Formats: sequence, structure tokens, C-alpha cells
Amino acid sequence: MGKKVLTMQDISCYGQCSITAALPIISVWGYETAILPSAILSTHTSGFKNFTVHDLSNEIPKIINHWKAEGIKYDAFYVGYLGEISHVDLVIQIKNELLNKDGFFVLDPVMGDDGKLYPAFNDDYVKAIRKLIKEADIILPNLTEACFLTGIEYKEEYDESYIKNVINKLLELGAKKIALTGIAYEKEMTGVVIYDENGYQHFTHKRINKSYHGTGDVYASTFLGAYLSNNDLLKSAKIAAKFVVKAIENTLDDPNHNYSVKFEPLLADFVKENR
Ligand code: PXL
Repeated sequence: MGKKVLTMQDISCYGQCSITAALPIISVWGYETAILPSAILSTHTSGFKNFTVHDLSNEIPKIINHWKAEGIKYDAFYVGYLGEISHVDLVIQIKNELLNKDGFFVLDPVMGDDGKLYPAFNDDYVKAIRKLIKEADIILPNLTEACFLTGIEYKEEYDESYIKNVINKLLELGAKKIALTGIAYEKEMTGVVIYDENGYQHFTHKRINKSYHGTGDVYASTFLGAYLSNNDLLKSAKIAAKFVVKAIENTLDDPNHNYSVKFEPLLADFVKENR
């Protein structure tokens, strides 16, 4: 039977991130993808001014109740950018009530980058998202998010013992499997640190010296598609990293496109070659 994914994150109507990235990417991997929008924004919140936000906290319980009444269940639940503290308890309810017994919950604790929280967030929001770490089967933080979640000071330069400390603190907070993104010990590289039943592993690849919004969502969605296709955590993280690099490379020559990456023309062939 085909697998069903539910992704809960915002709809940034313009900007190739969150749901508008997750829906095409997971679908092209071959999985039915349902969406639960946490909020509707005109654009993402970093890089655009005067964006609009409409929170959907009041609508979500009604949607959950309808799905429960219909007996709808999911094989995977992927949570990204939420927006409000009130969404956290709804996430826990969905995990408990709408996930199949052998289903799994992937949390990308989208909160910030480059050592800073995104504009909509503060310490109370961090505290609320921290509650989700122990609920998730897999977490996909970047280093900024991992530092906010663990209370460890964010550093741009670090060594392996600093990163192992971050991983250990996430495990103390109840994390089970971790893919910590954006990690390398040499400036011209980046990479991912994996923690799962095989212990601690790290792979690196070349770093492209330009950052775009939305790449974390492209990463998480590709990771999920690969993971659902019977790849382990390490392989899925490598496939996701490869796709993000390709998408960035496909965007670099377009000076008018700096708000996210042009992943669409690459998606079908990439999935065919990597599934
Ligand atoms: O790509 C992450 C993301 C998702 N949704 C919204 C955002 C961001 C990052 O800034 O602002 C609304």
C-alpha cells in the first residue's frame, strides 16, 4: 500500500519554502502528501519586509477532528516551521491520534539560522519547541536550532568535542535519531552529523558560499522522501544534501532569484536517479 505523509508547517504563499517545497518534493518521491497549514503568510519571514500572517490555530482542531471521524491515519508526520506556541500541543495530539502504529514523526525544529532566531520567535517559542524533541523519532536541526534547543552557545568555529556535546545534550532532552545539518571542521566544507543506532557518523561535502532561504525545507523534504524509500538515516541525509547542493548550483546564475532555490527543474530526474 502506498505510504501517506502528513506535513504540518506554514504556507508561505510565495517563496519556495515550507509547504510549497514539501508538497512537490515528497509527492515526486511517490508518497501521498497531506498538508496541515499552521499559518498562512504572504512570504517567508526572513528577507521580505511587511509580510502578512494569518494563524490557523483555531482551524486545526476542527481538521484533526474531521480526520479522526473519517478514520484517516498517516505513515509519516513531518513538522517544520510552525509559528505559534499553541501549535505544539496540536502536534503532540496529531502524533498520538493520527499516526499509524508503525508510523514515525520527523521534526525539523525550524526556528533560526546563523546563530539567530527568525523574526517571529523568542525564548518562549524555543522552550515550547523543546518539548517536541522527545516526541519525535528523528530530528533535523541546524546548528543554530540545536544550540537554542540545548542552551549551548552558538559558535561559528568549533571542534568535534563541541559538536558531540551538542548531540549529547539533544539526546539528554530525549532525541532518538538526529541529523544535525551544516557541520564541518574546515571552512570550505559543510556536512551533516548523524546519530542513530549505528552511533555517531559525519559526512562532509563542498560548501557553496551563498546561502538561500528555504534550503532547510528542501533538505528535510528530500530526506523524508529518501527515508520512506528504505534508505537509512545516513544515506537519506546524503541524498538530501546532494539535492540541496544541486538546487543551489541551479540558482547561482540568476541574480533575480535570491529568496530561495530553483529546485523544480531538477526534481523529477533527481528522484528517478536516487530512489
Ligand atoms: O524556510 C523556513 C521558513 C519557513 N516558513 C517561514 C519562514 C522560514 C524561514 O525564514 O519564515 C514563514
